[in-house]
Amino acid sequence: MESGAAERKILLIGGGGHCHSVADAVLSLYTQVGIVEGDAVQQDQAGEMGLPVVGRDCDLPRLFAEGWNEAFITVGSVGDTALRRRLFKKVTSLGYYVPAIIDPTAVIARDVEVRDGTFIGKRAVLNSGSRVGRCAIINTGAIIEHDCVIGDFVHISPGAVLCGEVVVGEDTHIGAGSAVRQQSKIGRGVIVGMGSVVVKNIPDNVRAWGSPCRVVD
Ligand code: JB2
Repeated sequence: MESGAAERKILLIGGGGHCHSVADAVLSLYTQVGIVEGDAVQQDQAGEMGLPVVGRDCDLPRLFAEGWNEAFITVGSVGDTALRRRLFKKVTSLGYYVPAIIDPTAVIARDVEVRDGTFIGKRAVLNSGSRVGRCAIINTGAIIEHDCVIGDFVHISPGAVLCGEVVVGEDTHIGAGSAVRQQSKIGRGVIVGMGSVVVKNIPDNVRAWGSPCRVVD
């Protein structure tokens, strides 16, 4: 952080692997960062990257009153988005501002729309006309080509490639290194296994995998 930069502080909700993935981008944008763990976590522990654990979910009202007014959901999701949804709803209902966090190395066309709570990771690319909903994860090195529409709570894993005009329904997970043909429509609540090659539309609430990608259950 440059000297003289404005004080800006944020809580990271969940202190595991996804938090570690997000932390470097957050530290380039914020001067003070604290981790909040689940109420069931028993002991204080060193947080990711040496960041302090400042409380549990039950402390969120007090932390807000103490001036922590921004929060970001740093529990990840691999298929099941229920916890991210619950925590996003909790912090927004308490009044926290939940920003989009965009790693400085990401490449984003000027007309791309990224909604609150979404993370764009290192060297991810989002090209013209694409839109990303709330609390999504566009992970390291993913490529979202032109005019894609990515729903709320979607996770596009590292290195996945969505060609132009792909639509991805909310809560869907696209596995690492997958490729999706242009103009494909992938439903909501879908899990696409890593390394898949999607050449046809995929309906809601199924798991699909392979090259070519087929519904498995
Ligand atoms: O209710 C909760 C809660 N439940 C678990 N509230 C809060 N505030 N935190 C909660 N947690 C915390 O989330 C756990 O105590 C732990 O610190 C963290 C989960 O860490 P874990 O590494 O198991 O999962 P993750 O979601 O952060 O990362 C996984 O998914 C990512 C997408 C990993 O597999 C990563 O490698 C992956 N990139």
